[in-house]
Amino acid sequence: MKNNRTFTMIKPDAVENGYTGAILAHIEKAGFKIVAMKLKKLTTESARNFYKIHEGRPFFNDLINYMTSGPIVAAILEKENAVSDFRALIGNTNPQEAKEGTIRRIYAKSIDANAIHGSDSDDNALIEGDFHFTNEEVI
Ligand code: IDP
Ligand code: MG
Repeated sequence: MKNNRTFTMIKPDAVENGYTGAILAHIEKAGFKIVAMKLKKLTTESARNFYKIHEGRPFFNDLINYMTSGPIVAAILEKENAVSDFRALIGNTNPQEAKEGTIRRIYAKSIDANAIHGSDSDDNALIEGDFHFTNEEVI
């Protein structure tokens, strides 16, 4: 996954609130092509592994509880400058600080339940995509 692919998860709050379709439409309208996608429920073990980098931070246990509280939609997205363009599309981690029109501003209410994940680098996009998808599941 060079700089034309990124990894995303629509998080449990957004799936639970029925925003999956609207968020996918928002993503596609912004020019991203879906090249892999699945609905899944993370186990505690896989959520802890996925977010290992945050282990030890004060919000870690809450993050794991939240990310395992219901299904998520995992996807790999393709577009030029995918990682940075997608981070701009989703907005600041804290939806109250996210710009107007960003996915977090529209669909998230709080910093802990903030509707969507986006990889923060090309390297992590590759690692995170591989974490959730086999080669066969990626177009
Ligand atoms: P990001 O999702 O914008 O890249 P990160 O700093 O990588 O933000 O944090 C990962 C996730 O952990 C966030 O999306 C959010 O769900 C949660 N999180 C981050 N900071 C806080 C916090 O201060 N309180 C509660 N949850 C947080
Ligand atoms: Mg991050």
